[in-house]
Amino acid sequence: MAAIEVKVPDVGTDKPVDVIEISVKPGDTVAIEQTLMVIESDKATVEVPSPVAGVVKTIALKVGDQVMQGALILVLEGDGASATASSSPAASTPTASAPLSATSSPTPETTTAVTKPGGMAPAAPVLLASVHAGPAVRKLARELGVNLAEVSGTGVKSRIIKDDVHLHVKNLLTQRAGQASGTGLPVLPSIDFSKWGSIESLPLNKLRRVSAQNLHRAWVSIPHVTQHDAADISGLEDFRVSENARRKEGGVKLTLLAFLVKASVLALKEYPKFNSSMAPDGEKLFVKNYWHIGIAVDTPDGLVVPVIRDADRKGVLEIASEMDALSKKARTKKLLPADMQGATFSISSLGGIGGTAFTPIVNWPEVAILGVSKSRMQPVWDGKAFQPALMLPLSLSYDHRVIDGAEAARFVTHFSGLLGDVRRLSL
Ligand code: CAO
Repeated sequence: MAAIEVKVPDVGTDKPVDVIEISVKPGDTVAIEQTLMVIESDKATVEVPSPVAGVVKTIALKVGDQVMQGALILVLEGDGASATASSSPAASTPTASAPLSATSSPTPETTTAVTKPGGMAPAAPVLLASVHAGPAVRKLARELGVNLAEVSGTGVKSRIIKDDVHLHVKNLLTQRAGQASGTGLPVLPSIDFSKWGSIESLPLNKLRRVSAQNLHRAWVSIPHVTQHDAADISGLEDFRVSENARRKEGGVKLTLLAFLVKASVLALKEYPKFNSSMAPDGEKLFVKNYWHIGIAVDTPDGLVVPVIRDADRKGVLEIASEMDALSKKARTKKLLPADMQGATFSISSLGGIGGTAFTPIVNWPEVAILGVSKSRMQPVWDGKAFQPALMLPLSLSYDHRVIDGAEAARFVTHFSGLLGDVRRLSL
């Protein structure tokens, strides 16, 4: 039985490295390539494996020491088993060259161990990617079967702390639960933004959490295409403004949105596929013989989509009045779940705010949604001259599994035509 000195290998730096874990204690029996210690340089964390099998006699280092390549780690009483052994003339104790083939994935930083005069280099050090974690965290990761290379560290200098390991496990479980429940939504890794500056962490209310999930699901599961167009609403606006003036205060205000709801119903009747839902197995289309129009309403707590039921049976005034009541209910948190269910098509209007176009997300299980931006006076060529016209930008997003691009273009063209001639809305 020979006493063998094991020394710090070359880990690709000429600066001192930190001892962050001693994995054995005197009296332990170690196998070839069993981890003896973990060292950390400014570039990487490296496990140092044993070059021979034997029993640990003494340990020369402790956690927190800063050491250079060649420093004595420990003395082993070898049982003679080593990958390749050779004597060093300068050594007072037997030495052996490291089993170079032990490195599974050599990189510039996983330089193979070298034999130093007077001692034995460990087996090739194993680079642990750029994982920075203390012994307790490594132990926890081992117990939970977590690969630390996949965990993002939120400690000082991106060091992985116990909470990171727990969060990683939680994320994996959530992801698995999502897959099991069929939502299958990818879970994005958590990031510690405070690494780059001060942050405030605000909890999200239930509405925002639920709508985030719904939007995400719709966005990743529906192949979206958006068809853009612009409708000439000069005549409609003249009519709306004069009608509002005629009716004066007290009565219901006729809104552009109410006309848009009415025009939607007429366009949906002309193109019934837009008023359908696809069966989850993709085998059937359920075309609905009712016309319930969802309206996206912006509230301080988040977005809600109350529904104007049976809009086909209502006049523009009645729709305007109901819309007013629903948006008030939405903003005072008085909407009931039933107020937000059963829509067959939705409208999202940002026209009161601004913008020229956007890409609304289809409100699944519907197959299309109309986005409306701010109308503007524009010069429109009438064949002889440019005429001023109030143009309303339309952005129709649709589920391309159900609706072809040509159908979408026809739908929007028809819709624009209806808005262009207010008389057609009453037909
Ligand atoms: N172009 C130009 N002006 C428009 C317009 C348009 N397309 N649409 C509305 N306006 C005008 C209105 O006429 C009104 O002007 P007056 O006060 O002079 O009459 C003003 O803009 C404010 O309109 P409004 O937005 O309050 O009312 P609305 O009937 O157009 O819309 C509602 C009601 C509830 C849809 C709206 O308040 C809202 O919440 N919009 C946001 C919806 C949203 O967030 N969608 C995004 C979903 S995707 O994230």
